[in-house]
Amino acid sequence: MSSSIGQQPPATPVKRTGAQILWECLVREGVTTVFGYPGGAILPAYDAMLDYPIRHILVRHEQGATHMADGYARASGKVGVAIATSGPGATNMVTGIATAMMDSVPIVCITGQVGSKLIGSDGFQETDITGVTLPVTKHNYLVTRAQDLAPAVREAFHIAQSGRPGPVLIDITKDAQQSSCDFDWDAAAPKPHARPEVVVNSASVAKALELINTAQRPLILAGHGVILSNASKVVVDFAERAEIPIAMTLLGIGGVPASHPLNLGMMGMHGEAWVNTAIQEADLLLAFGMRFDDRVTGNLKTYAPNARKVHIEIDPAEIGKNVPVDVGIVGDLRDVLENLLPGVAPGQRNAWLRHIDELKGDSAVRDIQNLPDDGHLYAAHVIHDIWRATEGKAVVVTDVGQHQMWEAQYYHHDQPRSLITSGGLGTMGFALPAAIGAKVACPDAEVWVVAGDGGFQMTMPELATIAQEKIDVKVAIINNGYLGMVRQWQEFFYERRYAATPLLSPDFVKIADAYGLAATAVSRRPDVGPAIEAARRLKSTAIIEFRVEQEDTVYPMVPAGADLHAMIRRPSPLVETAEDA
Ligand SMILES: Cc1ncc(C[n+]2csc(CCOP(=O)(O)OP(=O)(O)O)c2C)c(N)n1
Repeated sequence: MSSSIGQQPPATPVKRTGAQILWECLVREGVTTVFGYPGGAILPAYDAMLDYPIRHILVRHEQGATHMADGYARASGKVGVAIATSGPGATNMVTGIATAMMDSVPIVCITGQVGSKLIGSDGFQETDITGVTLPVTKHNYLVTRAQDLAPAVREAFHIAQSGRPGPVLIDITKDAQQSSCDFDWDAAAPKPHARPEVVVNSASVAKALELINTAQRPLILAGHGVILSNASKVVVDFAERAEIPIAMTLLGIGGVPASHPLNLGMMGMHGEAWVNTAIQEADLLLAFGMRFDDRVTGNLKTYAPNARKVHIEIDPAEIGKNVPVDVGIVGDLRDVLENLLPGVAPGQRNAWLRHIDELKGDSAVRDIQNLPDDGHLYAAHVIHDIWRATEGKAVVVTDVGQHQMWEAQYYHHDQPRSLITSGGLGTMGFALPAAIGAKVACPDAEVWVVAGDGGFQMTMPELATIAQEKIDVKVAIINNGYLGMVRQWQEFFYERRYAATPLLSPDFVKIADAYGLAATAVSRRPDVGPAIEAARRLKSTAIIEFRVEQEDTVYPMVPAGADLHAMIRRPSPLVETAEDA
């Protein structure tokens, strides 16, 4: 074995196996950690890995590896890498790949494949994983020859990060890993694509500026693109200059500080009532790096009926896809806004801002005082107390369900990349593994998992990964004894017929104990703060099971497909109870 293995490759081509080339390229791409699970078809790569400066985190299920790579990427802005064997190893990755695809997260997934001569023969553990993942990857490769590996890896990293980010899969046959060829890093550089450069159309810019400068009731809709293009500062500059309030999508949260006076909070199905009302009353919507998801718009026929629309988005396919717009500008959000900003006239929009303030007075969502404090423990209390204790500075990774919406409502994020959540696919089981990835990417950050009793059980075995790798995350399990969000829909729309939503859980404290992890259970409000503080003091993972009110409801709610302003509000008797208390 050559002495230069694991070091920077020499300038002249050298002989390497495909497996070595894989790691040479990953190291050159700046990869230091991969999340994975071995098996026969990827064994040559695993064997070669030992000669490279790579931390391998052994997961307990390949779905976990993809969510860890995803959490790593969302927390750091770098590409996350997951690795698995062929067949079941590869298919176990599909949910995580689809999650990353829906939320535009740059991950590279590497899978072993049966030998190239066996392809198509239904060989042992053969699955056509490029076929399976075609609709849920930004791009994928089947590599059958060692000499094709370096160009594929280099291009995969380029594609994952460029434009609208997303997942790329590289499937490598066993013989491509085992055979040798010349390795030349420079020669493997991605070829410039024949895709035309995006040229911002000056007529569109002029039209957008005219709409912005003449609008009376404009609103910025800030999406994930604000974070992905590092546009937070220019969005705030833009909003302050023009005095335009900002509504956030779920994935946009953190892109504009929650504490900024122009930040109105979250829009959409469980958004603030005043935000949705403001959208319906606006005369101009400025959509910044968002995609008018149906959970954000409600009924498209009645969506923002009086508003002209300007959509700035890096993915041209998103413009006009769901909502027709007056002006569409394709480009990196930060570049486009920096371009627009000098033409934005200083705004005078007191009347509009005052009006929205009045709308706020009419809502019971955000005010913790309006939650009934009747001796019962509510999830919103828990999340509020985690926010207070961490001074809003933690990276919070949520699962999917009611707790996810309460987190978005009651944890106020001031930093980009501080809320990590599966928005587009809504993948239960995401939180625990994604938090492991986030902690590995940002070891100095305080990372909290907020998960429901249902979703937590989907990827709970990753507690073993935490124990083996000595990962320090704090875990809040919001245990309401139900698949809560589905139960809520059954309560509202299926006459409380709770089909398959009551949920038996194990004793989570004992489960944690079995993994050698610290844990406690809390069911009274006064015990919440001390439990959070005790968990924070620990230098290792701590799990708190919060036994909360079982039939609690996320308010407000726009029923799926309903008009955005037709929100189901918290029943007033509850508010009166709280006011009485
Ligand atoms: C993998 C997966 N399966 C099913 C669903 C549908 N679903 C959405 S929310 C939810 C309930 C979540 O329950 P739990 O994890 O206990 O959280 P809670 O809503 O109670 O906070 C379900 C089943 C999903 N989003 N993901």
